[in-house]
Amino acid sequence: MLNRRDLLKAATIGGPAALLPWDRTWDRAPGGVRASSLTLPAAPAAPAASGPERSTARIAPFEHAMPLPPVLSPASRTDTSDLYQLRMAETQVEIVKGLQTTVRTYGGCFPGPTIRAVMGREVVIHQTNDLSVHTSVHLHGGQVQSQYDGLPMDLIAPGATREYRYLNEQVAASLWYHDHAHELEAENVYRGLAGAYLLSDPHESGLPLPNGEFDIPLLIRDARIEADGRLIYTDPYECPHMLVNGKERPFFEVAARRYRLRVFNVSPNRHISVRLADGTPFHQIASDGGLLAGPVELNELTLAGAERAEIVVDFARYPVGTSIVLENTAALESERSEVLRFDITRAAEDQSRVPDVLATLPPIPEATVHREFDLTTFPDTRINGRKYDPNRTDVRTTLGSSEIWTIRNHLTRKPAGVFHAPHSFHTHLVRFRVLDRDGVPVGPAEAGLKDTVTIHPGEAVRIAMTWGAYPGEYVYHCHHMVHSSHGQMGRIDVLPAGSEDNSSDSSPSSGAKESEAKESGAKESQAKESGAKESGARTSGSSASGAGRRRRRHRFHHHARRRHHHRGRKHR
Ligand SMILES: [Cu+2]
Repeated sequence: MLNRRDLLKAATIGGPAALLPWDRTWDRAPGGVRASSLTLPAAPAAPAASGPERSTARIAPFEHAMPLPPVLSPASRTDTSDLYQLRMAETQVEIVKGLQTTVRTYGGCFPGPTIRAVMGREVVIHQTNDLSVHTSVHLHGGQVQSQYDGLPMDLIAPGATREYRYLNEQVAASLWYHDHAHELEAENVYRGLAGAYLLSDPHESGLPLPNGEFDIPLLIRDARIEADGRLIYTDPYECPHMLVNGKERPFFEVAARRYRLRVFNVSPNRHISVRLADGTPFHQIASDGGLLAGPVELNELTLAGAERAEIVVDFARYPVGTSIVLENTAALESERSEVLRFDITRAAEDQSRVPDVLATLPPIPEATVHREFDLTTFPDTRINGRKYDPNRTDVRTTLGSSEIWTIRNHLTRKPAGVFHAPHSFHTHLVRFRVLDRDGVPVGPAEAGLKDTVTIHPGEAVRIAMTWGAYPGEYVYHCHHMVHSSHGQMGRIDVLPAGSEDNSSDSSPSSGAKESEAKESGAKESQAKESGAKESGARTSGSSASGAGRRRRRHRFHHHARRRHHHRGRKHR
């Protein structure tokens, strides 16, 4: 495990070589739009981060009451779905007391409004982009059909609207929606494009956990605010402001009873490790993808960027009239450690409790396919040596395929004087299970449904998943968003069930090193090393059924059409 100093380093990109990605991202890119082979329209220049004359806004904790992001109301409802309208636009907000800061928002809110969804009931969101940059909206942790997944190239051009449909065919979980535009996601999220999406289901709603006003999302992230109020997009070790629900180090008045706190790390590139300052333990009840099998007692919670955990804290331990600070033990030495202060202001009745059994986790599937992913940082952030290319399929699989992925962080483990950092690995579409770290099985807090996992320097982490529930194009990537913006991402195509055959079309592709499991009796299959575009292969392969083939053709032609539109800058 990493000690505190490692986490401090983890929180930064530090080291001269590692500065390169940031440097290229913010310094030479007007409006954050970088030159790329995909040539997006340039946007108006953002205020440049200028070096020496920068002056950070003062950091004075506990001047703001912590707001709760408003829960978005549907514009209309049907028997089976709720329709929401959201407009992405810049607005000014007060993050640091007395300063106005321009941010990018969903619906004028920083962070975005909370969307509450129920399993089995569809959520439809019409997202209108009134920003000057391209956007794409991804529901993180959502099992979403490909065309609504918010892929990097499924962009919403400035002025355009796009519809997203979420079927919510998955168990209760604290999901979040955030920007995923090709090469722009890190800056778009940093500037505010993130919000909570809280999915419930009848089982979870029936548990005696704290609910209603005692069920609170905490969206935690870092930022750098200048003395004049400007939000500067820069390296996390230059981001001393720590925001909860959009305010710098707020206070929150609570009753002396249990609360369910949904902790989101929405920092684009920073680990956090939070604890109550007096070390009081709390119970973790859920991870990224939903409830744990049972509660896990902790006194410190570490989250990589994009990870979530739900905890139950019992403030009845504290006398009314006292306060307790939530602190970040992974704060840099130059930073304040306080994140949030809970003020216990009143007594309250409390019928809630934390049951010993929270959920029955699905069995971990027997894998028939193994793949390996090497995450590298130098000379740039890559997966298996490759930069993300939306036109290259890196992994091809089929619906229902159960797989084990071994993910390695190629940085050397703690060599003196050499920078090292963790990566955080995220897959779209599925929730996976973390099996082990360097062969050691993970503990109960990490053994539930996950969609993001930290890979420490030098470490190999194995995860297991079954590909479902929809065929189509998806991505997997490092969720240090600066890394993904720099191409530490791969494309996975999930083919319809019944597409398995021995033709080259469905053989493993080049991005992942794959081998068929010995126990399956299948022959060892070597990854193709050709970097050939697979666009031809997509439509020419044989499949077990004509219907499957037709569906696949249709889908890939659909994608090709969309790409054409992106390039023509006409996509809506
Ligand atoms: Cu990374």
